[in-house]
Amino acid sequence: MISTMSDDSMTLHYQPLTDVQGKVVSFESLMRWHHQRRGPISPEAFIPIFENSRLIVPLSRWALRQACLDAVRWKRPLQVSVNLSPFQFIEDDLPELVATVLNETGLAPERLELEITETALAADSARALTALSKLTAQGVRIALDDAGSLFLPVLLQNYPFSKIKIARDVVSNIEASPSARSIVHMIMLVARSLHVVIAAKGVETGEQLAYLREQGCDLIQGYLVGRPAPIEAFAAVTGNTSADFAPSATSIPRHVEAFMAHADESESRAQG
Ligand code: G
Ligand code: MN
Repeated sequence: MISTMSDDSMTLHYQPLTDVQGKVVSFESLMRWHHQRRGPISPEAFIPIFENSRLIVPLSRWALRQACLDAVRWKRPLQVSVNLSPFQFIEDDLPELVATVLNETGLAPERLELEITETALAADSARALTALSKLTAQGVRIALDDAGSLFLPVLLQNYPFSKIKIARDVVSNIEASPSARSIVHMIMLVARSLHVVIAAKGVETGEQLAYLREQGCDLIQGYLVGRPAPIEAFAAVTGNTSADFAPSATSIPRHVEAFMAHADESESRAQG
């Protein structure tokens, strides 16, 4: 079946991170799969499918290149964050890939932040450390996504993170659970003593924002300050007009596209 961009496609949406005054300082790029029959599928549903088929690596390469191409067009030099897959640490030469993409797109390394989860460090922590050190030496920033585990002090001591992002399930329990508030408090103490920027994910209420601000959290991300949307929705923030955004020029690798077109067999898993 022939598919067109509008009825079966992968695109990047962007979600803002603001300071506690509400000023946007960066955008996280998030993949969106618009399936030709099933409509939009969220990353939570489709990432495992791509991981199982190992197509997550070429797909993530596409996302990195597209996000850098997008960001280089923004009139204001805001930071852009890209999520890395744990598989890229195993199968890709990340420092080389990132150097190539920065070189091809012309994005300043300081504007690129790569988000990784603890899982990415687990498989081969020595290899991950080498990769992260080389990336940091290139000027790229590294953020720890979904922080909330008790290993945080050890992780911050051993890896070159410049930012940590508090997990959404911790933030969403701030009002209801004293232990969630303790976790936030603990993360603040650890991160501040090591001069790491702290961002909170999934902030949805004014109460959560008030607590995070009182605790000294630097950055806020979540529906309260902005939902993920195509970058055109943020033209006033990036300083662009809709005409001067980058066209979605980079194409998805052929074999990834072919997989997407025949992914109905994975339907039950996608909905799970
Ligand atoms: O954990 P990760 O950053 O990959 O999560 C990104 C997903 O979380 C996106 O699909 C996005 O739509 C969703 N998301 C972003 N902000 C919020 C929020 O404030 N609340 C909830 N429930 N989901 C959010
Ligand atoms: Mn992320």
